[in-house]
Amino acid sequence: MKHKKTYKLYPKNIINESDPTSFSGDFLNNHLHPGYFKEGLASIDPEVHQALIEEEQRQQDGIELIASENIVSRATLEALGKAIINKTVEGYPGARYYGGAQHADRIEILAIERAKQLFKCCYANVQPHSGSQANLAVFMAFLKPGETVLSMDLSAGGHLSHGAKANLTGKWFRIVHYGVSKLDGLIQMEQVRDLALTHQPKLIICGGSAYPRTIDFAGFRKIADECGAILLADMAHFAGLVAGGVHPNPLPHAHVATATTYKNLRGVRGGLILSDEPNLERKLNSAVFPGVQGSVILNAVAAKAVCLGEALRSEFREYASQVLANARSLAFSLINNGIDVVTGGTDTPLLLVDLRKLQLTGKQASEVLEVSGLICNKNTIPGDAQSPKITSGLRFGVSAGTTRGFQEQEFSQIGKWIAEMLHALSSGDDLAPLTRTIHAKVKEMTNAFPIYEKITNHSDPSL
Ligand code: DSN
Repeated sequence: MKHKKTYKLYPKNIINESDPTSFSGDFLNNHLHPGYFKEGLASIDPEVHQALIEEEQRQQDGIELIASENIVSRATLEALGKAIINKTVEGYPGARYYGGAQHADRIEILAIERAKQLFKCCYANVQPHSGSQANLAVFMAFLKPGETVLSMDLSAGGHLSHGAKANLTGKWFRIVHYGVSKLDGLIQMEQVRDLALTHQPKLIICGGSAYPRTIDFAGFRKIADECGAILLADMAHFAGLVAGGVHPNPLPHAHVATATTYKNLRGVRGGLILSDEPNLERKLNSAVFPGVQGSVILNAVAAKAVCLGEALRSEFREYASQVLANARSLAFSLINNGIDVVTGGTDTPLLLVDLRKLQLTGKQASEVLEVSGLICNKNTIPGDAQSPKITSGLRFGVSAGTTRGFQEQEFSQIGKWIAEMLHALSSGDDLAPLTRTIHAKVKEMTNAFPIYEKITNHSDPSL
């Protein structure tokens, strides 16, 4: 049978069922199975339910250091599970292509207005399904295929959707990349200017997925103006700090900014497009729909409204300050314990570790750290000789740990554990005893900072 052939592609330990397409519930002889409108996931689909419960437990037990992750509020989870997921709309509030959109309009307007208030700008589009979709819509709004874009190289901290060779943006546009200095890991504005004046890009992008320092947005705008380019600031990795008032806002320097609502904005997965230029509204809206997307994922828009509302509260400013303090505490601890941190620290929720001195790859280091409960990702570093699947670096983020309540002392301790593991791995020591010890201490720390208690106890049937 065809599905069995496909099934063999997955590692055996992922799925224990003999037939992954079989359901265990009884079916009536009609189009609905019993409990369709009434019963919860646990009784309707125990296999999926069990995997979701184990994922919750994994999140509770590990220390999440992946920079693009966070832990959403219960309110966000609830919004995601509401029946508005059934509604189809296209277009924008007040100008839809389908009827019955009054509540969808209300929700989307709330999300738009909150985004505008939070980022102090006059335009927001809350429909992009992801950060990459938001970036693609900006390409769609301002470029024709084959036109030139200047962006940061992926290995210097850029992003796939900024013109990486394997991405649609890299295949359909002419991409010129700037890098960072091999000496200090920082963007060299002279290099950006030289490349801009030589190649006359239509679009310049600053921001990315692994650049840990504050970007000179005003300097980028000056260069964009010199060559008549649009400036896009991708603030996916620091939007929460901007919202919390502890990082410079790229608007109004950038003509347009994109962000994701997860990571340090602490909300649902999805993208945003923002601008403080009133004349760009029509161009950007039509680039999202019908340019690169069709119907709106309305439960995601509702959850974006929730996350943006949460970010407008005073507690979020405290959270953002703590994220920054924690990121610096982790960087300081790693450096003090003999680990190289690219640029010597961070101004954002993320930091990059250079493993070359320890003669380790990001792949081996991240795998070993995961066994002890420290979850991070391998990442290329500036000038990396290794491929993106191996890498010479690790990327760490503190947004999720900060949400569960960790402060500087916890991140200082986490830095020590990481350093101990990396030194032991580099020296070829037997890792088993150290891994056991650190794993037990990680468990102690995570037990002291629980997440989603009630959800895990299944006291609420709506979740
Ligand atoms: N852009 C990817 C990252 O930075 O991890 C996913 O959000």
